[in-house]
Amino acid sequence: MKRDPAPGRPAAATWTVRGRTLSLARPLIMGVVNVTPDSFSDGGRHSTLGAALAHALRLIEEGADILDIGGESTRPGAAEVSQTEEIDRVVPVIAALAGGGVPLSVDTSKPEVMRAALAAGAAIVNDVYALRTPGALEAVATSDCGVVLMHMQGVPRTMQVAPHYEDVVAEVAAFLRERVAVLGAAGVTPDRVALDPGFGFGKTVEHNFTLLRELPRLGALGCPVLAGLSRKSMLGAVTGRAVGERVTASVVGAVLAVERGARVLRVHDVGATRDGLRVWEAMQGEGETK
Ligand code: 7PM
Repeated sequence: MKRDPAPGRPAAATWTVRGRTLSLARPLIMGVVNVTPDSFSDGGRHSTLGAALAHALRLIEEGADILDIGGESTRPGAAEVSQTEEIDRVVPVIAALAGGGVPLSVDTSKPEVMRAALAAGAAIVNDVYALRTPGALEAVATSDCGVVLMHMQGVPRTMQVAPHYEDVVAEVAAFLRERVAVLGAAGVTPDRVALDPGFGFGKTVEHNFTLLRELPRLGALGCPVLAGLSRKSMLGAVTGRAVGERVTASVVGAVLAVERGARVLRVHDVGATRDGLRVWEAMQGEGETK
């Protein structure tokens, strides 16, 4: 017997990225690959590339469905990275992994980085500025890539100083709805778009948990919802744990997001998240997640 999806849960959907239709019948895991010189090595090009590739391959082994490759930290107060430097970091990683069967996402806000990453084989642009940087919308519109539109209040350097909303869910939803309309007018159709509330980006702990609870209201906008809670300070706030000790909290957060309709999870701990999703999928039984 065919059952209706549970109330508040969207029916199985798809996400079209570069002509490829990703099924969201099961939630997808987007594994985070940071391509930044680490403080322990000499920070040379070669060691940075090698470390990023080794990490990417490990995430694929652990069950990543998508890899999100980023060359700039959006950490509050983090040093800005030039366009050239960001391209030099992410493009070799994308070029090496493209054609390997796992769709690649580039985590950037810079139009020239988007173009270079797409030319190297990236399938998705993940932009915490939701393509508001001049030229970003055009860079995406001249491709058939998928897009992640994330909400952020303010800018990374100061966004956590005093986040304020009258109604956080309504304001985040209105922003994302407006961005979907702007993209549509530029020729980027909604089947290419995933929406992200932007946990931790200009939000208090309470704002973040309200957004998690009310996530179905973002799903109602008609695009798949992507959630990025992995290791974030909202989890530290409720567990008292440091960033390196938030795996359990992250997996629980991911499963809660899926239960509230998220269909793509941006995570650092892919293997642990896979286990959590197996439990959630088993609960669904036969049918929409098989
Ligand atoms: C410091 C602060 C380091 C924040 C890293 C971060 C998201 C994202 C990031 C997200 C989407 C992190 C973040 N977070 N892209 N990029 N959604 N779409 O914790 O939540 O990884 S960077």
